[in-house]
Amino acid sequence: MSAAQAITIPDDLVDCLRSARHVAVLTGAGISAESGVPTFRDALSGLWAKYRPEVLATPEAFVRNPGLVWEWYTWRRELVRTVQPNEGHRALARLADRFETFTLITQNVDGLHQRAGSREVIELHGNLARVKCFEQGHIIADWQEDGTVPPRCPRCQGRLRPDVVWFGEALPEAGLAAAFAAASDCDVFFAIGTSGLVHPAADLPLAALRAGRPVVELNPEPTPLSRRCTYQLRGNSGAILPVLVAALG
Ligand code: BV8
Repeated sequence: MSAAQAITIPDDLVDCLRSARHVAVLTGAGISAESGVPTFRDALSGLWAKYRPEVLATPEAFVRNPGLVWEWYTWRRELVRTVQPNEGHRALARLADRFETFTLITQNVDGLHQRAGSREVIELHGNLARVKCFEQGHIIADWQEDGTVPPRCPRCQGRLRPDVVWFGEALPEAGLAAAFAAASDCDVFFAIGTSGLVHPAADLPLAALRAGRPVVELNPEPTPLSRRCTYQLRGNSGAILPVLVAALG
């Protein structure tokens, strides 16, 4: 029996989706795992094995060792360049066309949803492909790797950093407000591939539950959210999401 054949989507969830006007989805690192992008829960590999992401992804780490932090993001950026979106990303891009309103919210900074064809993506934690200067915040689309690590801002000569939200930094206000509005307005909320440990993103499914919306968790492992979810789809997003799209006919 193939993996897809073993997956069944509860009939009442399919019925709920068939009558849904607005579906909201929050994704985490798990949806990119099948593309070969290590999740935050995975132990970092190779050179980075001795570092913890929660420590490296901070302004303090950058101030302490800007070169190390810059190189970590260069390694991740180059890794993401070599991978492809997987069936889970592509299924979400197809799912968006099935509803009047579809809000895709991601904690990921890899840009794989957009490469899979998703158009409007709320990137709560920024995107690796963009950089800005640490001192003035100028967003820099193209920068010169001239051997200076980190490279300097062409506008103010400040040190360049990735345009991502580090621990201890505020999330983009507009994106966060839109995400919470979607959590309260949607007919169904999906939490896909997230351990639900990082706030305020982890509060989004709880906001949906508080608004009386059904929450579907898609994850091979249980999380702190699991016991409060309306539905739990246990498995890999790359296997389950195409089955879910097919079940909608
Ligand atoms: C802020 C970008 C305030 C950088 C990231 C309340 C309670 C407790 C703590 C806090 C709180 N409020 C704030 C905090 C502090 C902190 C926080 O949450 N700490 C945690 C660790 C306790 N939050 C912050 O600092 C946030 N900022 O609150 O600022 C503020 C306000 C005003 C002014 C100033 C300040 C900022 C948080 C954002 C940090 N940046 N990323 C970068 O990427 O380098 S977080 C980063 O880690 C990711 O973006 C992601 O959000 C998180 C990892 O979580 P997941 O995505 O869930 O991934 P994870 O690896 O954990 O889990 C993967 C899951 O996938 C697993 O469950 C696994 O089973 C599953 N899986 C595996 N394979 C598959 C799969 N699922 C499906 N299919 C598969 N095939």
